[in-house]
Amino acid sequence: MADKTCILIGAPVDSGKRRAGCLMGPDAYRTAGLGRAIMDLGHGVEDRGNVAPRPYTERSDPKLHAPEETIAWTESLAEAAEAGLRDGLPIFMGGDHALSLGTVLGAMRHAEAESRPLFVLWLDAHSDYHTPETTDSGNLHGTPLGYVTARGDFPGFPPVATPLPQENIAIIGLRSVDPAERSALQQTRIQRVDMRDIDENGIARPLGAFLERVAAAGGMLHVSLDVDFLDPAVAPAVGTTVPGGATIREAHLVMEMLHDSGLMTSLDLVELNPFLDERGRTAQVMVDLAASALGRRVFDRPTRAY
Ligand code: HAR
Ligand code: MN
Ligand code: MN
Ligand code: MN
Repeated sequence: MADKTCILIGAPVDSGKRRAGCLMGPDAYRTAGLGRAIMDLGHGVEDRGNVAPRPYTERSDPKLHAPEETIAWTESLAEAAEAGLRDGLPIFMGGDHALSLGTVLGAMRHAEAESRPLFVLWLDAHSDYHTPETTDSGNLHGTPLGYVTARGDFPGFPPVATPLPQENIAIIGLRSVDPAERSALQQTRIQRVDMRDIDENGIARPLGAFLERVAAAGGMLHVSLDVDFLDPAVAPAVGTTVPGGATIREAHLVMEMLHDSGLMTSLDLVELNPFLDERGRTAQVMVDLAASALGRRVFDRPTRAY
């Protein structure tokens, strides 16, 4: 994957839940040196600045938080993702996980245009498999996998022309799944890897099995890295911390395996809330993980006290 141009795209989406702060994410990644870290690995870097939602008027919805704003973001980000994938390897600097309604949709459109299957790796404590009907919180950051698989109705959102096949999805890091998500997931072929599986069998085996399937299918691979995949002890800057998450070592191994596979074609960095960070340490961890996914070796990693 040498000398691929990485396209940094700021996605300051904050509409996917009620607690504000993810809108500061893109600038935290810039401050933590994401572009420089990638350049130091020999890749081209182009920072396209921040995407804006297309104009919208919010309405009050009995259930959903900020639906119109999220719809507006979905449309803009799908376009930005399609354009970014045409020109290089887009890295979406979030923003909360609602941004993935748009980035995955754009990746699906791009893959369809290329006549290649799209695969999605979801690194997250949560399954984000709700629909507007099943969500209890009304927070749309909990719905992107429900949307792209066309599991339910998403009124007002761009239609999902060809749903993402369930067997093209792997979710790794699970430890907070709502009952409605669990019963729906149990009837799918989505590959699910929870923290117990990781504790018992390690993280490399299930990831390797998934990557083999992507390679065998000649697929494109969108990776969505939620800060809460990590244990809150090492990544505190997220509104939805869940104890018992991935360690720094597990997370870096995932990223290094992604690099070695050469399969990753786009990447989301989501849910960083710099307002909750401690001297930028979570932003720094996320930058280091992105660098590992782009070829930094463990012995080249700068010494840092996380
Ligand atoms: N399942 C819960 C809900 O729907 C929590 C979702 C939290 N999602 C994220 N991204 N933080 O994974 O409200
Ligand atoms: Mn998430
Ligand atoms: Mn999460
Ligand atoms: Mn819920």
